[in-house]
Amino acid sequence: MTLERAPLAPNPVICAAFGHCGIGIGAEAYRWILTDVGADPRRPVLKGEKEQIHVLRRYGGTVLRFGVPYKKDELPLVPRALLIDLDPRAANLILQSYPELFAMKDKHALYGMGGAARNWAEGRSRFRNEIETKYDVQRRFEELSPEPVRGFSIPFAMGGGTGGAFASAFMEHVKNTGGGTQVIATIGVIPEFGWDPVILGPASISIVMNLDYQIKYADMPILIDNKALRNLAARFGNDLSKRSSIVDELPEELEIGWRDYRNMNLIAAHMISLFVASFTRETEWDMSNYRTWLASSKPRFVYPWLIPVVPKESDIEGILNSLSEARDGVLFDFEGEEPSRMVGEKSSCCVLVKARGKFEHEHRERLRKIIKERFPTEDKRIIFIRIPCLGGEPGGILVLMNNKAMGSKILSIAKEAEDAWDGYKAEYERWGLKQEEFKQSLINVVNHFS
Ligand SMILES: Nc1nc2c(ncn2[C@@H]2O[C@H](COP(=O)(O)OP(=O)(O)OP(=O)(O)O)[C@@H](O)[C@H]2O)c(=O)[nH]1
Ligand SMILES: [Mg+2]
Repeated sequence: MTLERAPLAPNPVICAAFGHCGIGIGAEAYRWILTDVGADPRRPVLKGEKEQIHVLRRYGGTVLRFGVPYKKDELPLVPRALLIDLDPRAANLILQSYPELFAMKDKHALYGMGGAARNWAEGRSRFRNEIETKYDVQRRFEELSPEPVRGFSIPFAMGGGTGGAFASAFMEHVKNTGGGTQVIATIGVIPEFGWDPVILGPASISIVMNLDYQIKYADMPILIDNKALRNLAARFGNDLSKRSSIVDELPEELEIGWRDYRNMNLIAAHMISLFVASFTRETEWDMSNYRTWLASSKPRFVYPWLIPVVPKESDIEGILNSLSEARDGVLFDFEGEEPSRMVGEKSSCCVLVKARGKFEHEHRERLRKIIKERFPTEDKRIIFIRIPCLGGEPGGILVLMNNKAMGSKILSIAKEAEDAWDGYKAEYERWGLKQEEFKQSLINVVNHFS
């Protein structure tokens, strides 16, 4: 085989999706990635060598692997995805509705004993007892990725019982077994209190514990919140209803929780597709660059700004115009804190630009100016990453930033957790989360965001 025709070496990244929220968003993100490039998400296949090279340029085999050929020249694409929960229903629904996408069947799923954990401590304990010791987790990775795994992207709800506790224990597992070379990106979804079905006290305790685990183990922790997603989903409801979603393909007769989150999860999926494209398509930018980028940042948590929220155009002029038409959106709600007031704070900014054609000096300067107006950042702390935009797919810009303004929302949640602790202490301690450990995590989180 000549060098020119050799497929790119894969640099596999596994999506480990946890709990109802994580599985819904993870599956929607795969669907988005495939529809972007014109593949059929119900049965994505490569036909013939020309198409193989074409598609390989887009994915590099990073987030998809090849399945067992259907026919001589029909090669299925299979997500490198692991769906993990105590309750098997969410993952089962996805596997049953997409049998040819999740072609490795139950190898894509890990379940506990059913029934959701009531608290974070129970979730962590049950991950250790029902997942880590019962399954050979390492074997699962090898099945999804016979090549050495580069990293993980991990979507989950920060305020639920199972998803966050499982994701936390999983990150610890990876860092203790992976030799320290694997990169972890988390996509943590903060609930909207007063709207989402979560109880303030325990959910706040979960969030504090999850944040502390992300401080310790995540190289690229992304935070989004349901308040911002819900507002954007309402604002862009028309455009989003024209996109297709996993929700549209699930059996209509079933009561499905994801229906309420259809448009919110599409927005999260769009964000993840741009994030993933930065290391699947760009040869200069590797997933591990995110670790280096954030290594000394505080907070090391980033929030995304999506331009536009629903993609239409692929040329940079059109994409930049979506800003003047207010078709962009920040996926994080600062609860009244004004990021633009944080002048002088050392925030950093990573701008992923997926657009067709040239990205001229003038475009860069225009974008830089707009970013700085809204989120004061020093020029030297802004980096631009170009992502190729291929075929007829739409482009977009994803700005990833950390800014001290995130602290105000987080600190008020930490306060709720602190106040709630005494009332729940006995229940948490019974499952192995001692008061000292909780208090230490609380201190770590408060210090990190103060
Ligand atoms: N954006 C979004 N939020 C969700 C989704 N599903 C649940 N949530 C929110 O996530 C939080 C609860 O997390 P779940 O993922 O349902 O919980 P879990 O991780 O399965 O844990 P259990 O509570 O033990 O079942 C609540 O704030 C929900 O409103 C989803 O598909 N999308
Ligand atoms: Mg659940």
